[in-house]
Amino acid sequence: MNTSKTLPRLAAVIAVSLLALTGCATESAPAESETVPAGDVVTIEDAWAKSAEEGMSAAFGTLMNNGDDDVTVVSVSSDASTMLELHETVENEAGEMVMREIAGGFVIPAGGRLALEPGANHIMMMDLIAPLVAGDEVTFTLTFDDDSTYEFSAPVKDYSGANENYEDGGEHEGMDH
Ligand SMILES: [Cu+2]
Repeated sequence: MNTSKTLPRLAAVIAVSLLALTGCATESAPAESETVPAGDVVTIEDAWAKSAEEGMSAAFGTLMNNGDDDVTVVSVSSDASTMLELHETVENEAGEMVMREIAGGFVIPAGGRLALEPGANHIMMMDLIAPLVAGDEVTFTLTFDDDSTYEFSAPVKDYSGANENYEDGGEHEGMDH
C-alpha cells in the first residue's frame, strides 16, 4: 500500500473539516446575555423519597445549578401525591423544630447546590395517592420561576427520623414526616 499519496490527502480532508467545525461553532455560540432556562441547568443527585403507608411523606436529594445565574424552584408536582409543597424546617418559639412551606421557593445559587435532607429543606408530599413502598420509583417535576421545568425520578427508601411537626398543626400535627 502506498501511503505517501494518501496521507497528504487525508491531512487536507482533516483541515477542511476543522474549518467547517470552527465556522459552525462561531455561528451557534449563544450571545452572552442569552438566558438559559433554569430547567436546562438544574440536576439532582442522590434523590430519594421516604416510604409511607398513607398521608404525608417527603423527598430529598442535592439540587445542583450548573448555570451562571441563581435559579428558584417555585413549585413541584408528582404522580404520587395530589398536593405537594416546598418545605423548610425552622425552630418555633417553643424551641421545637417544625416544617412549613418556604416563602419564595428553593433558591439554588449559581454554580452551587441546595441540599434537601431530613430535618431541613425537603419536597413535601401532602396527600399520598397510594402507599410508597421501598423499591418504588416516584417521578417529580420541579417548576422554576421562569416557567421551565425539570423532571426526575427518585427511589423510595425506608427511613425513620426527622419527624418534625407540621407548623399548621391541626390534623397534620405530629404526623410522620
Ligand atoms: Cu414537610
